[in-house]
Amino acid sequence: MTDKKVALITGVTGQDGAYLAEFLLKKGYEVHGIKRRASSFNTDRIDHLYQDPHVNNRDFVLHYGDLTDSTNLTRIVQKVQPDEIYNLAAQSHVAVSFEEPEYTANADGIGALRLLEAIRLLGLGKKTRFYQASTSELYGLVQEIPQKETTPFYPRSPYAVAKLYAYWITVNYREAYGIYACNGVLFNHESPLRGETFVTRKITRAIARIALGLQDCLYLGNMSALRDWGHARDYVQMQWLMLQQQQAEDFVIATGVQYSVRDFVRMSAERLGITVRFEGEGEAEVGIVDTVTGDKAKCKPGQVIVRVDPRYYRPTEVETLLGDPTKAKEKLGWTPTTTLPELVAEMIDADYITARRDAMVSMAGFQTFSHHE
Ligand code: NDP
Ligand code: GDR
Repeated sequence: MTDKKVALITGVTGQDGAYLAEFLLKKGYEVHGIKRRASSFNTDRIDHLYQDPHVNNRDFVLHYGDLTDSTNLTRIVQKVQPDEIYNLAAQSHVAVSFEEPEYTANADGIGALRLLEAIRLLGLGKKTRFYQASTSELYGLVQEIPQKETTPFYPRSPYAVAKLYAYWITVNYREAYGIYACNGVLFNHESPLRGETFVTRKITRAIARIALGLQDCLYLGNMSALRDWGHARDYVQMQWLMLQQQQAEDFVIATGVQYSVRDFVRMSAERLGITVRFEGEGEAEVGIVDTVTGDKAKCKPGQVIVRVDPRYYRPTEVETLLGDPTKAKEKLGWTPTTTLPELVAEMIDADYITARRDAMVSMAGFQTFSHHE
C-alpha cells in the first residue's frame, strides 16, 4: 500500500502525456501510463522518466493497452485503483480522421465510455476522478466569437464528432452516477514534443531544415486558418487542477489570442533571420525569402520556401478558433505564461539543433531521412 496519490494516464506516450507524467511525478504521484504495443519503440517522449521494472516501489509504471479494448482497460483500472484518470489517448489528427473515421470514433468516442464504465462497474465511482481531453474542434463552424463553455458545438470532422460523444458521455456519467468527471475543452497547444505532422511542428522542423540547406521547400494546406495556440506544458497543469476542485466542472483553456498559419511560418523563419514575403492566393500562394540576416540560414533571397499543396486541405475545415478562458482564470487561477513568439522560439530552437545534427551526419557522408507529411 502506498499513501501516494495514484494517477492513470492514457496516451502517456503522446505530447500531453509526457508533460503530464513529468508534472505529476514532481507532485509526488505514483503514475501509471497506458502505452500501445508497437513494432518499434514508441516511448521517446517519456524515456527520461523510465524506471527499470526490476526495481521495487517504482512510481512510474507502464501497462500495455488500447482504448479500443474494454477488457484490457477494465483490468488495468482494477489493478491500478487510480485516484485520477486522465484520458488523453486519441487518434488526435483531424485530417487523418477523414481517412480513418470508424477507428477514430471507436478510440476517441467509445474509448471514453469504456473508461467511465470501468469506473462504474468496478465500484470506483466515489474514488476515481476522470479527466476527458476535450477540444476546441467541438466548436468547428464557430457559432460565437470568442468561444467559451456555453458556446454551441458544431463539429466539422470525424475526429470532432467522436470527441463530441466523449464530451457528452463524460457529462452524462457525472450527472447520472455522480462520478467526478470533467471535460477540459483545450484549444491548440504545442511544444517541441508536438507530433511532427501537426502544422506548427511541421513548420518549425521544415524551416530549420531549409535554413540549413537540408530541404528546399515546405508544402502546406490552408495557410489562412486561425488558431489560438498555447504551450502544452502550461495546459497540463490545468488538466490536473480541474481534478482538484470541490465540484466537477468543464473548462475552456485558451490564451485568448489568435494567429494564422501564415503568421506561424513568418515568426519561425524570422527566428532564424529569414524574412518571408507571401504572394498569390489559394493554391497559387507561395512564401518567398525576402532577406536573410545573421549566419543561421543558408537560403537565398528569391528562394521559394513555402508552397500550397491542396492535398493538405480538409473536406470540411475549421477556419477560425479563439478561446475565452475567463472561467478558468476566475476559478482555476489560470494565466497563460507563454506567448506565441516565445513558443515559436522554443520550438524552432529545438528543431534547429536536430537539423544541425542531421546536417553534420549528412556532411560525414551518411544519409538522413525526413518525411514531408
Ligand atoms: P498525441 O497525438 O501527441 O498523443 C496521443 C496519444 O494517444 C499517444 O500516446 C498515442 O499513442 C495514444 N493513442 C492513440 N490511439 C490510441 C489507442 N487506440 N489506444 C491507446 N492509446 C492510443 O496527442 P496530444 O498529446 O497532443 O493530445 C492529447 C489529447 O488531447 C488527445 O486526446 C487530443 O485529441 C486532445 N487534444 C489535444 C490538443 C492539442 O492541441 N494538442 C487540443 C485539444 C485536445 P502512440 O504514441 O502509440 O501513437
Ligand atoms: P488542428 O491542428 O487540426 O487544429 O488539431 P493542425 O496543426 O493539424 O492544423 C491546424 C490548422 O493548420 C492547417 N494546415 C495544416 N495542418 C496540417 N496538419 N498540415 C498542413 O500541412 C497544414 N496546412 C495548413 C489545418 O488545415 C488547420 O486549419 C489539433 C489537434 O491537436 C487536435 O487533436 C486538437 O483537438 C486540436 O488541435 C485542438
